[in-house]
Amino acid sequence: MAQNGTTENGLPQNLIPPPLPQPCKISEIKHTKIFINNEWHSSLKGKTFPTFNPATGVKICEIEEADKADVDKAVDAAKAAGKRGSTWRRMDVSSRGRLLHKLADLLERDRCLLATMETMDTGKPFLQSFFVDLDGSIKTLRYYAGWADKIHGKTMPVDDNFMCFTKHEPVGVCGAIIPWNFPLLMFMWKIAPALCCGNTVVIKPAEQTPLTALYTGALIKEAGFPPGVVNIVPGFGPTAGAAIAGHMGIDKVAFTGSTEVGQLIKEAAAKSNLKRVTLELGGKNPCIVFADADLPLAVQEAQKGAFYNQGQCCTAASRVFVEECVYDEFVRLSIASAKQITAGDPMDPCTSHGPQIDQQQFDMILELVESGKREGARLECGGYALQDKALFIQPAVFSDVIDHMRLAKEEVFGPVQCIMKFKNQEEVIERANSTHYGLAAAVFTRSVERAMRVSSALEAGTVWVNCYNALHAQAPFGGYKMSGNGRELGEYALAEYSEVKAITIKLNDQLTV
Ligand code: NAD
Ligand code: NW8
Repeated sequence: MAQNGTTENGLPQNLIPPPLPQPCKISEIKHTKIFINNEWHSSLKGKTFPTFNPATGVKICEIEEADKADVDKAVDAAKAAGKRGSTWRRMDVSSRGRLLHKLADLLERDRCLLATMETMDTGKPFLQSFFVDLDGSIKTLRYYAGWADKIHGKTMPVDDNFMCFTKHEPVGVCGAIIPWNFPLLMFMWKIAPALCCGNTVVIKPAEQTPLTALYTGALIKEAGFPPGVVNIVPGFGPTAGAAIAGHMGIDKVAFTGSTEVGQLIKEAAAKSNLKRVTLELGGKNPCIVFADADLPLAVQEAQKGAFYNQGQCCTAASRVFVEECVYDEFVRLSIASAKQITAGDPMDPCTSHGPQIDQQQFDMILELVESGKREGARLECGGYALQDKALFIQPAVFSDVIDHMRLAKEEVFGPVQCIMKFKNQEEVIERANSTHYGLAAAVFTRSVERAMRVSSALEAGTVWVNCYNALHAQAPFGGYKMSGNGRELGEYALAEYSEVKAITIKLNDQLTV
């Protein structure tokens, strides 16, 4: 202590940064089975599948594999848990909120373990798991916990002889199918609004990343949710996933993943029982940088947008449009900054860039990088594999990307930034919108006028101004056009998990009362 109240480096004591969280030691994965009725079940067919650590290629453990028959069992449990007169349906609505808060408390208690497990299974840097995925998961739970006792209908004045009002009721059994890029966060985006509206859930984690979902099963039981309210069926898409999408006993399905599979889900829903469908699909998200922007800020945010989570985000900033007169400077700064990124062991708190999720994604990304070179874009840096065996790719910056190239049209889902040049506002809006996708977009400018005009003109469910990936539990998130149907998060998501019932009561003639 140098002086009273200050430390060696002169900082007041209350400004000493807290020590960084450290990954836990996980010696054994305890929860590897199918979670139905708050109990752990083996696969009915007796099958298992492995899950790997993408940073090392080492197998973590075997998971019981759910198939159609296991999904049937889970749906039966979910149906029974949500039927008229059940504990869950009779529970007072504030208690539903209390259970969601309790689950959030347990995530806080086990935050380090969950963040470590998420990093083992996805390869994302530990500090990102800890501060982004866990923070978002906890906030999502608490946000919807608060809604549980605030979901109400309306009274409609009709005429004197009727009383007419609405009630918001649960849809019933909600199926959910989620991807591997944010396994725990997507799990919460699905279950939190579903449960706060009183539904029951059958959820399938991605086959690459089942661990944190299954661990959460144990926490759901510990929190005190009645058996059958949440059921977790780890397995593959064409088997367990397809069984959910086409199930006659599931009333709604929420899917996050690729556009192709989204189309299959909607088709299966249509052909079975016309279950409600919400979809969060991909994007080819434009990030527009005007000459009047704070350029270093735009460079930094656009880069985070492109490379965050190893580029494996549906919101990835994969088309950066830069105004002509600052283009060269923007490219120069982006290259310098991208070269600073060093991929490494995701468990190391210093690492900001980890491996891709699996060999298939890794190969697809490198193939798209090759296509960019072939089609005449300029690979300024990165875009190559970092080690022989693992799945690390050095972040790539391409300049001189033209709209017709594959790089400018296809979702890469990897650390590849494509920089394009534009001349004026009208032109860039037109180009930004000329895609079937419409998930997110960003605008960098110091002009409020321009920010307002351009954000209105962009065909995307989310527009960020002078920031990127700024997601909040309060704000709706979802796609225009082929990026999806419906909204997650915010008050808007409640509508996706409720049926509205209109009740109309004929009143006796006033004279007879
Ligand atoms: P995917 O769409 O195949 O997988 C997402 C989920 O759907 C997984 O749980 C999977 O098991 C399940 N699924 C797969 N086939 C299914 C089927 N026929 N019926 C029901 N469920 C099925 O995504 P992927 O193969 O993991 O990745 C491929 C591409 O998808 C990526 O390159 C990327 O472009 C995109 N993707 C998007 C997101 C996103 O957040 N929007 C996330 C992951 C992947
Ligand atoms: C829900 C989500 C968040 C949150 C913060 C920071 C960076 C990236 C993401 C993110 C509640 C509160 C906070 C992110 C998450 C999911 C996708 C893309 C980006 N989410 N975040 Cl698909």
